[in-house]
Parts: sequence; structure tokens; C-alpha cells
Amino acid sequence: MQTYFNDRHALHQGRFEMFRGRLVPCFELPDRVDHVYAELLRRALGPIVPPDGDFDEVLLAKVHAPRYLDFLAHAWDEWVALDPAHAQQDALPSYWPTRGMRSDLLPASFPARLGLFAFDAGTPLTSGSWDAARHGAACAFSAARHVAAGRGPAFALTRPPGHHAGFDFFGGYCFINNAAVAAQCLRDAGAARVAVLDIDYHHGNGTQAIFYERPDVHVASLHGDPRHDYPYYLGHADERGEGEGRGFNHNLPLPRGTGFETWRQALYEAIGGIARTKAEALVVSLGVDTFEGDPVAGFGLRSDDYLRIGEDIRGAGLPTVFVFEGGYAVAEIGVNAVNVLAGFLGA
Ligand code: SP5
Ligand code: ZN
Repeated sequence: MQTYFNDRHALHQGRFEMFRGRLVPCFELPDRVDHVYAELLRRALGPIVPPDGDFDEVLLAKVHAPRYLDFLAHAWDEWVALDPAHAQQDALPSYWPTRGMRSDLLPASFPARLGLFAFDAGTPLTSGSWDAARHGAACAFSAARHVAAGRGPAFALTRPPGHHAGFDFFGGYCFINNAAVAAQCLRDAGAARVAVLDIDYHHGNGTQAIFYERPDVHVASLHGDPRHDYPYYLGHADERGEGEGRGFNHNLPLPRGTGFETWRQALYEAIGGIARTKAEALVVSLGVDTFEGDPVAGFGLRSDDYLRIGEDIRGAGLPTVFVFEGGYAVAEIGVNAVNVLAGFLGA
């Protein structure tokens, strides 16, 4: 397994996120991927390389709105221009256009645009967020191209994560949808249909929304029931895709407290659905916040279960790109993530 490592991930380092009216220290921290990196080395899972140098940001515009990408590219400078003291402080939105308000017009005010392009106040934008996120997208792209070239499975080890980021919004610690970039790259390389399997604890609302009306990318997600869990407003079982995309979205919401046996049955269902769509390549949104010790989530998976998950995913028999997403139990995050990859390899 070749790993494409985002060696600029630490440029994104949020300080605080809004939680129930208070700013609390961020959960999504640089040491998350450092632990995965160390475990990959320890178990000698394969080469760890930086992304290919020829990544073209034009590719981002295949899954994100140009005006959103333009906003991200200049957001930090605009934030500091608002007040020089902002250089020491992350940007978080306070205003959002809701139903009945205008989101077609781009506000001149930076705080107004910050909210227009966000869906929560838990995703701090920092001086290095854009550089870290686009370098991460380059990792996802490189991993997908590696797989498309028949060079075997690949892993994009990056943060910030991506699956909550939509066509024109950030949130859930995500700015650029790395899994969507990988899926689009596999399509462009010739796979007639690509499947995304999202096993992060949280519903991958950004990935679902990006591909919701497309039959060429099937999205399946196992997650905490959005009636009780973030991102709340998407991820229900009756969301099956729309228009040409009808039948190519598969949500498997599960109650808080779900353990591995039940979770695994849902995984089989998702993989069965992927087989029925005749997908030719697979992108796995690999979050390990399903772990029993995770501080922000609510499933009960144990470290050894992640080996079984890797074996089950291998059973799908598809060329596979793994893209790293959530997981906040930092002490165990390396073992859990690498167990999936090792299980997949039969190592
Ligand atoms: C990629 C990913 O996993 N994003 C998850 C974003 C979840 N954001 C909301 C988390 C709420 C934090 N809860 C604090 C619980 C303190 N006990
Ligand atoms: Zn998550």
C-alpha cells in the first residue's frame, strides 16, 4: 500500500471551536495524522511519499464552486485586513443566510461571506488552512491516480478531513472534499462508475450532496443517526439520490451505542449495494471515530474490529483508494486506521 502523506497538514491548526455557546479547544489536531504516520512506519505497510508535484487546482473546480475556491484562497488575508489583531485569532462565522434569504449574491462583507460558505461554527479557518487543504487534495488526487494506473491500493493520509465539505461550503472540520476529488479523478481516468464508501462516524453530507444527482458516483455511508448526531440535517435512510442520480445514494444510519456486530451487518449491506451498481473503483472515506473511546462520537468499535473491516472491504474486490477522515481518540488512532489498511492487505 502506497501512502501519499500531506506533509503540510500542520499548517492548519485551529485553536477553538464553538460548542454549545462556548469556545472549546479543537479536537481536530495535527497529532492525529502524526500518530497514523508513526504506526504506518512501525508496521512497514509500504512507501510513504508526498503528493505528485503536478496537481492542478483546476481539478478542484470539478467538485467545488469557483467562487467558493476563490473565497478559500483569499479568506485569511481578508480576515486579517478586517483587523490586524485577527492575525492571532482563527476565523469563525457568526451569520448565515437561512431559508428565504439571498445566497446567490456574494456579500462584500467578509464576515457575511464567511457564513455564506459555512454550515457550522465548529470549523476554524486559520492562516494555513487553504495551503494544508489543497495539499491534502493533491494527496487524494495522487492516490487515485496511483490506483487508476493499476499500481495497487493507495492511502491519502491528510488533514483537515474532507467529507463534510460540499460544492460551496465548509464545516465539520472540512474545507476541500478529498474523497470527492479522488472519485472524480478515478472517473476521469476511465472508471465508468465509482463508489464512495464512507465509514466515518458522521454522515458524509458533503460527499452525498456533491454526487446526489449523478449516477456515475454511488455514495454509501454508515453513520450515527442524524436525528441525534452531527451533521443533523442530512444522512437519513430515505435519501436515495435525485434525477439521474436516483438509486445511487445509500444511507445506513445507526443508533448511538451500536457495536461491531450490528455495524458489520450494515457494512455488508453497503458493500452489497456497491456491487449491484457495478462500480469499477472504490474510494473509502476512512474515519475511525467509530472507536469506542472516541471523545466526539458514539459507536463501540474496538481496535481489532478495524482488521475485520479492512478484510470486508477487500472482499468488494475493487481497486481502492483510502482517504483519511475523522477520529479523535488520538492514542489509538494510529492502530485503528492502520488496522483497516493491514486487514485490507491481509498483512
Ligand atoms: C470529519 C469529522 O469527523 N467531523 C466531525 C465534526 C463534528 N463536529 C461536532 C463535534 C461536536 C463536539 N462535541 C464535543 C463533545 C464533548 N463531550
Ligand atoms: Zn467524523
